[in-house]
Amino acid sequence: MTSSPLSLEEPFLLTKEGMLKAFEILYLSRLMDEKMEKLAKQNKGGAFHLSTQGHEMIGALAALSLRPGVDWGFPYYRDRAFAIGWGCSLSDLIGALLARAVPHHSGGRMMPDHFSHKSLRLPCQSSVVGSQFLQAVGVAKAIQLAGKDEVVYVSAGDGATSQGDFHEALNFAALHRLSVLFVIQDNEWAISVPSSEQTAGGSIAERAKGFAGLSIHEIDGCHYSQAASVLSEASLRARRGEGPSLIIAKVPRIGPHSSSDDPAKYKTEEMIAKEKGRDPLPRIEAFVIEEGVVVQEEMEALKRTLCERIEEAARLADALPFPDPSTAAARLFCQSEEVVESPEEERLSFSSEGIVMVDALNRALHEEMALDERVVVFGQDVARRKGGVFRVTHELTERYGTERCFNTPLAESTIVGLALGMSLAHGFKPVAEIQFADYMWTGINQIVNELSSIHYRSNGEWNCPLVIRMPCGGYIQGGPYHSQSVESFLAHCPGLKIVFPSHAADAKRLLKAAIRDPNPVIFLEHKALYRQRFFCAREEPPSHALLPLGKAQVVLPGSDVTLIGWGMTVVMGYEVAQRLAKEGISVELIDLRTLVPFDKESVLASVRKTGKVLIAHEAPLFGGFGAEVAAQIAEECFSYLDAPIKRVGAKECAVPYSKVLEEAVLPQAQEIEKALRELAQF
Ligand SMILES: Cc1ncc(C[n+]2csc(CCOP(=O)(O)OP(=O)(O)O)c2C)c(N)n1
Repeated sequence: MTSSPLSLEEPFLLTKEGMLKAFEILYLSRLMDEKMEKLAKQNKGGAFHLSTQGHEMIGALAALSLRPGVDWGFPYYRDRAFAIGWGCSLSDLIGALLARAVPHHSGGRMMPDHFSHKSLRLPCQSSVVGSQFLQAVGVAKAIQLAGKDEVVYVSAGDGATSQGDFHEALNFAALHRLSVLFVIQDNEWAISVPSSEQTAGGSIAERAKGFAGLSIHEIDGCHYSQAASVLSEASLRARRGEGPSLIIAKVPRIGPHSSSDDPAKYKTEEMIAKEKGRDPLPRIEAFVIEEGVVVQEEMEALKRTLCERIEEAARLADALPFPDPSTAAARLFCQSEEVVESPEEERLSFSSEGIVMVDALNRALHEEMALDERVVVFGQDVARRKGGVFRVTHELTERYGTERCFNTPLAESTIVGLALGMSLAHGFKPVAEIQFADYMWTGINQIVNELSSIHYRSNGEWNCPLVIRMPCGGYIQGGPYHSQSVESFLAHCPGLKIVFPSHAADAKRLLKAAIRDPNPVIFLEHKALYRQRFFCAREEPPSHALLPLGKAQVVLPGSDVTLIGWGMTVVMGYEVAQRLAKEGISVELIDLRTLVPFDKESVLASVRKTGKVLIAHEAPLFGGFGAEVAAQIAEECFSYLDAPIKRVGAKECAVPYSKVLEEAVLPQAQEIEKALRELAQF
């Protein structure tokens, strides 16, 4: 019987075939390193090189203990041996160093060794150390829900284990018994910082012992038999659904951190010599000969062949074209299917007896979950009878089960990283709740550095169909940490769609459209409007009704002044505009509804008509989204303006708790009215 990496009976790595394959990968990786070092010095497109030397054995053996294209890999930048062992083309890997238009690994958008390959199931890696852990856990959660026996591999250096995400990931993987192999390649340095300044107590394994259900192994990452048996065992344990493993593999880092680093500044000569003495390459070479896999002459012949393969790969890589600069900003968003709003829904009528926003959102979730079993909801307190602190997820667990609406630990990075990872595998569409927008900050790296750019960074290879819902806004005496308006921070981050409905009918239709969108959508829900009846309560739109993202609405047509708002300022503006109409001042009220994509055309059309504009938003004015709207109007409609563009917003401070202070800080209807009157007089 021939063994393969798929064999459950005899681990491939312990066969002669497996040993030879491992040697080949190690040797190829080492040769590639040496070649890359030279190419980087020649600067034929890219001069940044990260050496893998010393780390090769653990990466190669990990690749061979799993099933490329079936299992999933999140290898970090010093894990090129894994990428080679997983089947990435050698010329693609060298082409990435030369910043060429490689079909994978981002096509020149990311620095080298940031692996991405969709058919090999290697999601695009970022440069943020440690942020891959929770994404790997998310993929594993999707695998578990889809009932597959796939395994997720994630690697990182020892420095990365100081990140909170590492501990959050171990916690979630252990809680949910997920099929993840965490492999830490511990070279005892993070650039120039030694373990003694990194890890209290010195042992990553000791720190991880509190996570019940996590199988922990400390090994010599350059010892073939030890590494092979632990990896094979952990891989089988994961395939059997028995839970996650953490493998801490001690390895030397031979050479600098990167081509920009000089280890002589922080390592003594003795240290450097000692690390060289632990080199896994001579060890595996001696091992395969001792095991009788090949004799010396066969080894020499094999080395020559491998050397030719690297030279050929380098030639092919150098022949690759550079990326086309005209595509530099392309593939920011994944193409969405067209959403059409039916004309009869254009003006869903006010109805004080109608549905309020919180119930409309809940109905949208029920309808989408009933329609598509891949829609899953999670967050803090969202499950079971609690149904969310605002009740938006009411009765979802009861109706669709604990697998499709579940509570997460109190950790926002977990929530977003999990959503990101889940959205990559088996067609899942996570709808995650951040309990208050004010707490998105503890998950912000996963939103800004990871989620927003994964489609762009991977040159369109990967996309994240998910929604992150966040109750936001003030006027409820929530104080500085339950009142924030966060939209302008997020709008400054290319790759996120941002929705901000102002009433129940839009909220329902927009949330349904957001769930069906193939891109990450941040869905902002104003807490003070959840149960508001005047303006916000509406006739409930039918279940087929969707509203396209990026379409503003003229709430009230007018001819004297344009008032642009979103969320609460639309509600205030409506009341003010009606009052002014009685005095003969005609206000055209525009509700942006979606900030990204920004419906510039509707805004400009209105300003061309009225020649005067007020932008009102709840966030502080300085650096707010209103400044962006004003700039675009000034650039494109200057000649139509009869008055300066005006803005109303919060004062330049946090939102205080006391009602009298809160009222003084947040914009009020009277301020909007005053500004409109002033504009009308021009
Ligand atoms: C969050 C974050 N902080 C800082 C950096 C800059 N940086 C890149 S690699 C690195 C050291 C990582 O050390 P370790 O995790 O031990 O892996 P090694 O490079 O030793 O393999 C640092 C500080 C980064 N990429 N991400």
